[in-house]
Amino acid sequence: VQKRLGLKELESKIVTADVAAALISDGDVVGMSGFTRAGDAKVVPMALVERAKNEKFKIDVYTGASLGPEVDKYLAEAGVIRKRGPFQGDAGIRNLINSGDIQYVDAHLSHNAELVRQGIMGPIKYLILEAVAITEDGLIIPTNSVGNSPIFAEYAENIIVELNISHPEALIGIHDIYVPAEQGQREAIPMTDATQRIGEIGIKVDPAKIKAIVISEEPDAPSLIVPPDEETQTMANILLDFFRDEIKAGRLTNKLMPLQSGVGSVANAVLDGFADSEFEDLVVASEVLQDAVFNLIDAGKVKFAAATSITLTEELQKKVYGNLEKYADKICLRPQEISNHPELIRRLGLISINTALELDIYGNVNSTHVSGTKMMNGIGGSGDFARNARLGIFVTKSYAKGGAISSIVPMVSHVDHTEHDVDVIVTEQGIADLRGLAPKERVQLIIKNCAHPDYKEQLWDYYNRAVEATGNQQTPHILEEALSWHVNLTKNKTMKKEVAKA
Ligand code: 0RQ
Repeated sequence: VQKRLGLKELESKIVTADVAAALISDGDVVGMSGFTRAGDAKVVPMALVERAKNEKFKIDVYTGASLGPEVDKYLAEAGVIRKRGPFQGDAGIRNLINSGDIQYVDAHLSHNAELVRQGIMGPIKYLILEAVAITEDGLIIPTNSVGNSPIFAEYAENIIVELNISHPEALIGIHDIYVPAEQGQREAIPMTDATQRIGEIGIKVDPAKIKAIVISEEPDAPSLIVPPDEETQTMANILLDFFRDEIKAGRLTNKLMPLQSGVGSVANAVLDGFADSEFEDLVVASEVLQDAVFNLIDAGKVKFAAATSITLTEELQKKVYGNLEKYADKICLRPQEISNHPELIRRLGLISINTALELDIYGNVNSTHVSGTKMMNGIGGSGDFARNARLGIFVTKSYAKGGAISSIVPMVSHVDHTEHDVDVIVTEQGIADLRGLAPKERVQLIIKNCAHPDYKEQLWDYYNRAVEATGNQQTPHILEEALSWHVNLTKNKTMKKEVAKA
């Protein structure tokens, strides 16, 4: 502990988790560190769970993104969370959101910092921040994620630090903390290459704000992604062939452009596909570094990887955190305001790969709401990247739930990414390159190349009748029927219906 706490005046602030948790009051807005189960505060939230056994209180919880079970399962199920934002990914809190017990603000991850600056969430009373060290000059060094912690630290009235001594000291130096000034007084972000470092190695705070330090040894909850399967492997191969065609067309070289890939099993599998390819000197400029990125660094394919979080399965946690020195000069963790910043995504020319739940025949994408009403996880950074990327790619299997659901529907039941933000769609069936195409041209590629064979006829039937019914309008739809596939799913547990043969 002595070694990790450089600012000796703070030694008197070391308390138990219970004492720290008692500082938080009913109605407080609380910022917490953490992004996709990495670098989240753990022991103080669990002390809040204990406190809730004898006392009724509620708080609003804002983070970088999803957290491990301590907050998004146990704290949620203890009834402590009134409002939650900007992302979650745990069945525990998801159920309480979908039963109306917790208000959930699902927001673009790059937008949070501006909302904090404008005071939209209300005054942030406490930030609970997991750190690997506090340096002599008062820099708080975050652990496996940065997320929104720098902006929370700037605006929070008080800070509780969870000094986690189980994280390796080699994390010190990996972070690159740059926080833009207020809008109107802001310079251009000084980054023209994704491998540049532009900030400090930690978060500068006024030590007077630090009200408690709790020593922790709790590891991050491992990521739950499943290994690539045959279909995700096929999607990866389709995408690699697409990149080869882009090289032939002179739009890319075999270094590609900085790559962003979303979270989840599909996105991880797609990146994994680069391992046996001819692409080299790749740069990753993403929001989460999953297992695949470290395998690609080992394979000599990725030369540098920046993000706001490192989220690994148990096996990769051992491999990476046990040998962090090996990766230290090849990785960098930035605030999510920077990793997801539209200015940088556009300037650096990112290739962005995110996951859809469903998409429609015109290319609108739903990433968040099952059948339009039930929250899955949230939009996360997918909107930040898709709209501003050089290439906005969406991947999904063409079906879900054993084929009862077609991922390609007449009209999406919720829109996260409009047709204007979606360049390329990939399913295990094939690819639709939508760039430069009008809506009716898109339909031809999406149904022909990407839809599951079981649903093609049904999709053509809808589309052809829509063209006829509207007199061939710009974007043909039969409004009474556009969402009938979802209605059918609710009533009959399947989107399949008998298509009258012409
Ligand atoms: O559920 O496991 O219960 O069967 O959704 O689907 O195919 O395993 O894919 O793990 O990659 O997750 C969109 C949810 C995909 C995720 C989503 C069901 C399916 C399964 C998971 P089961 P898969 P993945 C990064 C940027 C948010 C947007 C984003 C996600 C479960 O990638 O949340 O990319 N993305 N953000 O059966 C009903 C459909 C379905 C469906 C799939 N049409 N209807 N259920 N499923 N399609 C995140 C951050 O920024 C932090």
